[in-house]
Amino acid sequence: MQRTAPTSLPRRRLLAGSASALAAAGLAGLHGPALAQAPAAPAAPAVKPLPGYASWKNADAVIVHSSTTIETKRSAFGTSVVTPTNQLYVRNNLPTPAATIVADRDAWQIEVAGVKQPKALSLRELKALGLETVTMVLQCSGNGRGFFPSKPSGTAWTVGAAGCVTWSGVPVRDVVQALGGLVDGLPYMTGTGGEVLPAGIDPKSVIVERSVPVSAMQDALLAWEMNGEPIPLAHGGPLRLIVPGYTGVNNIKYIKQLAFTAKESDAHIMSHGYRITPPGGKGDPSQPSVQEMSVKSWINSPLPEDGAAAGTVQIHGVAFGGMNAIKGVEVSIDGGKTWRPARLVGPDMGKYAWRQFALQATLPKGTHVLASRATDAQGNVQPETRGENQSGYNNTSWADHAVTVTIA
Ligand SMILES: Nc1nc2c(c(=O)[nH]1)N[C@H]1C(S)=C(S)[C@@H](COP(=O)(O)O)O[C@H]1N2
Ligand SMILES: [Mo]
Repeated sequence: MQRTAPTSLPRRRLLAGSASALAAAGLAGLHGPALAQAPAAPAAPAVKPLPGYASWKNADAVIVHSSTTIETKRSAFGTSVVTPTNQLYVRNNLPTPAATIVADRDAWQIEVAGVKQPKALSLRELKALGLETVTMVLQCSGNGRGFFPSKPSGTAWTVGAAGCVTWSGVPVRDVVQALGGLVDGLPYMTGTGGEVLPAGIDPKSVIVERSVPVSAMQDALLAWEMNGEPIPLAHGGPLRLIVPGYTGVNNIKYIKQLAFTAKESDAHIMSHGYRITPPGGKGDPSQPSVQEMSVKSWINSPLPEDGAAAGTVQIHGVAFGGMNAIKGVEVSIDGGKTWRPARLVGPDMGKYAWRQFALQATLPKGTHVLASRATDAQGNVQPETRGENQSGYNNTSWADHAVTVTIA
């Protein structure tokens, strides 16, 4: 019973999504003016509209997979480090809360538990307790899933379920200190999302509630601002838990409770979801949870569709180390046979941010496989191959992220 509810809900949504995509494609085929004029032209792929809560996104910069999954196009990642909010990816496990929750932001309340003086605090009160800013990579655990030949269920993201974002808020440790300190010996920090849960199902089967090691508190924020603006509803406003270095799902949007706990949450999304499950297996609490990110990079230009001309190009992309700073990036123009050091470009915004890298190279006519391979400050090198797992998490393979460019 607890098993069927969580799977049947997303599956229903998936079916609805593909049905509407088919309908849209059918409509384009029947009534498209281009088709009437040029009967031989193939039907354009159906482009799904942006959902209402994200209607302000730059439609040209994103791929709308569904009303709850929106990916940044690889070609849209610029070179100036921070990802503009209007092209950052979106991933919601539940319907987005009503916009009324951002109507009076300062009135938003969060319960803090597992401290000596547990208390509900308003956002207005939080703003008085401390202030810090961090720039960090926000990346979905399933970014790169689209490269798994096993075609795991879930969105087939390639590189665009990630961005580099500047967040401002109060350090969690300042909130804890203001509430008398931690209750001793609680090993987890557990955040709970503020969505209104669908009626008639076990709340634990759908609630977005995640636990991370209490050590993650040191750099965590309760944030109300991103990229210089109040956090939009789509990205978790009015208040979001930011756990730098941890995959997207651990960064709880519209957070309504922050608890220091003796055990990990028993919500399905923690106990069975987001686990590194062997291929063919089922998620369970004994398997590693998807938490800390590790070293990864990819090239954003040139891309196959760019139509690059023979001659000099600036090969560029992004690299990040998850919990560690980036030490260096190498680029290959021969599919990984030989490597050259790339330059790190632009400001270093701290160890949790990504670095832009560039390599000037001469590409003659022909087909070239361009790859990048990053090394973090601890000496960890981005691996050639992905770690196979049932749900397609944590893909850092440089080979999967390589691009094949043909110059005519
Ligand atoms: N409350 C809540 N927080 C959440 C989610 C959610 O569905 N509800 N999705 C998580 C997942 S899986 C990811 S990848 C990130 C996505 O953040 P974004 O939509 O701001 O890009 O938020 C995480 N935090
Ligand atoms: Mo995610």
